[in-house]
Amino acid sequence: MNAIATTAMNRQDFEHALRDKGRFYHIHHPYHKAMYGGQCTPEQIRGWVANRYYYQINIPRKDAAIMANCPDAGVRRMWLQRILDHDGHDGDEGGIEAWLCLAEAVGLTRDEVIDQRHVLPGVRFAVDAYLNFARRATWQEAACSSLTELFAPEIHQSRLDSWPQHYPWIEETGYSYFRKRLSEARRDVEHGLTITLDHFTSQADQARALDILQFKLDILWSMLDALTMAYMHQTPPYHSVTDQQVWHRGL
Ligand code: AHQ
Repeated sequence: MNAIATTAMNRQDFEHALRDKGRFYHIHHPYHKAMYGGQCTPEQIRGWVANRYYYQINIPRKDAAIMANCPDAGVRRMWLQRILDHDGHDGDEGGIEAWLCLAEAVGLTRDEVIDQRHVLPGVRFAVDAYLNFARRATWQEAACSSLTELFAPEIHQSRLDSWPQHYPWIEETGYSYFRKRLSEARRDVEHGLTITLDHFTSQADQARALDILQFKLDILWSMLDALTMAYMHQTPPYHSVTDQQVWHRGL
């Protein structure tokens, strides 16, 4: 039986509690472990890249929603960098373009990724839940939900360390996105963690912050569950009634 906390954690213990959620990060999901271990087919890698595109294009919209809810110009000025990192700015094509380079490097066409034909309902619902949470939550709560990036540098590095040897058919040009995020994620998390540690100070607030982080961990895990059904078990939605991709493409 978990002891029910009655008093707030100090700043150090609260940060430790947030970092301890790393146990549930999707680096531990069997789909990710199969990719890391070299057990994935090209189709399973391509399915992951095409589906994660939907997550990538929604990150700047999520960040814009946070900015729209935030009255503090200093916070907005720092948060703006996240949008530029993905949408690009003078001299940097941006992360979404880098993701399309990854798509081409794994043998997808830009068009079939951009038109979202491969995006599974479960992936779409999970990503939409993240965007809609950022729209309706306070900006501090939405900032807290980005803290899964506490664990992101490790996952990007793991791909850079393992994919080239396991998947020599993937063109090296595709790896720029993962490299780019190593430094961007570390910078983003500094800011997101400060906002979270500063804002969530009571016991109830800290419990809510941990639940918000678990919500985002659930989003990342659920995306890989949908991919597992479709690309590992060959049981995509409606597989029992048709071999066609009949699911909706976003309303
Ligand atoms: O490429 C990723 C990215 O740009 C972001 C932004 C951040 C957020 O605001 O929620 N989270 C995130 C993540 C990215 N990549 C994921 C991956 O596994 O490649 C990890 C993901 C995250 O940890 O939240």
